Amino acid sequence: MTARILVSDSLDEEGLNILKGSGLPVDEKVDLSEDQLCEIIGDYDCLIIRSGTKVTKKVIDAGKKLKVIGRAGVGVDNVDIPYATEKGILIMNTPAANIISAAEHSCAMLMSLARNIPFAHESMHKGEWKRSKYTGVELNGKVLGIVGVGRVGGEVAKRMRSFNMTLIGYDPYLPKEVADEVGVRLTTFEEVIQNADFMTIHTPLLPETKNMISMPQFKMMKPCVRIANVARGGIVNEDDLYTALKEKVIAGAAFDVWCNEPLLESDMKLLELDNLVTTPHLGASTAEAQERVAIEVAVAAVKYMKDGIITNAINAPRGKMDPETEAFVPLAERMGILAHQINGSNPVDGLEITYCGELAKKQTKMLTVSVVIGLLRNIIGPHNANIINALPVAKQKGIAIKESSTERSDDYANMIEVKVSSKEKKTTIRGTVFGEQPRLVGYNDFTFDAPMSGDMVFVSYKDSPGIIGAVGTVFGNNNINIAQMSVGRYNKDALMVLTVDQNVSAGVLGKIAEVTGTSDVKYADLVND
Ligand code: 9EZ
Repeated sequence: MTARILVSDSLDEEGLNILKGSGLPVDEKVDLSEDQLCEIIGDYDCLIIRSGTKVTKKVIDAGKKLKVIGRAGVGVDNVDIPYATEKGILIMNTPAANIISAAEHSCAMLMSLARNIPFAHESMHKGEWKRSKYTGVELNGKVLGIVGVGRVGGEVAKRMRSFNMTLIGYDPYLPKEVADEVGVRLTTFEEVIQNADFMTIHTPLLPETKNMISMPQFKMMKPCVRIANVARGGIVNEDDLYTALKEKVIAGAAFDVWCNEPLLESDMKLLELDNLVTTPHLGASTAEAQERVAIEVAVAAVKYMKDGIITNAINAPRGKMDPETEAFVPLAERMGILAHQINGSNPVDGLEITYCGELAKKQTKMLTVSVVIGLLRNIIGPHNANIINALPVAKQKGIAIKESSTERSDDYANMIEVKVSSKEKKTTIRGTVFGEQPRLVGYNDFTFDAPMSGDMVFVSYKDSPGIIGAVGTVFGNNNINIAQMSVGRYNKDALMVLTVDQNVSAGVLGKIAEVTGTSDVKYADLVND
């Protein structure tokens, strides 16, 4: 079955061509209602959107095959990200494609504000010829305060420097050397607010940035300050902005982004202000940016569907893997499967994963994710756990994941140790890879060597002669073939680890418990090679 792609918002031709060129079937169906989308989404593996399509819980539930949502653009407010993540759907966007367009629009907003261009334009269209009313101010020699000196803020800085402005900026995450490169003197937020003649905002909208400019900040500013926001609605408090502009606490503002987009009836008073320049979220609306976002999202989506390679993900764990580490993925996943099954019906509440030996020096994030995928296989279903949802679902289920590493690795070059805990107890399993085969080499105090695949039975007993034979007889009597057996011994205790050719009923496990005089018989169904 080939993967199918649905494009549900209009997408630049160049992006469509890449999608179609992949050889995967592509359908374009724009302006669908939620119900119409729900009706057809079940046929598709990939959904490509811009900001128009609302990907709600209902849409996600109807998207039975959906594996990836590609947003041509940056903002993903129109996608229920937590729910899509829980369902293991990868969400991609195109964070780099809009930078220049956003920066240029910010400059344009500052300059139209400085010279009253939108107001003068409107006045002329009313048949007026008012010159003194629209006298502006120069940028030359003025202080531009940049809040958020990231990629967009940096491009704005480079451009506004050419107007002979003095650039100061606030960014808690930017190293001084990078600020030096774009000619911005980094300082405190307060100093930016107090000294700027012009301000431009380039932060994401986060709890720490929401309403970061409100009435107390407006009151600290120079009355002549003019502020542009082409970043996100909500960073500036809109009620306070209205008051500050209305009462001339500040001179002017130019906003491209809003709390409600489109504006609500209750926002319309903002449009009556004679010192607010407005655009309807046009920061990324250029021919070049739209072509770039379409190409970027199409390339990323095709790469994921054809080769499973994740780029530009907003909800996937970060971590690269070298080929040597990749060989440990099947082991890691099987250790997770086993970690769940050896706990029987006791819910697992924690995993402590230790990477031993040479693995200690590697990037092991994806191995941890693989252990958790294995753990969740028999909790949320064998095909429902993946790299997108494994860690968030584990967290939601109250399973604490701890990672550590050590150069120590017993007798093996590499080893993964998983301590699995539930209310009842803690169990440790250890595994390694020989050739390409995952091997189980330890269980609590026992050391042995067993292939880690298929149907496994663990029998813990007091070491004494005849037990192995008795267990063999039970399997034989039940017509179950033993493929492999290893024994680990520790003091007077022993652990028998068997691989058998079929699954084993509770009845047979009970019989084994009876003949060995133990209550500790476990069965685990690992994936087959
Ligand atoms: C910048 C920021 C916050 C900020 C926060 C994050 C990338 N970035 N930038 C300036 N996550 C406050 C002021």
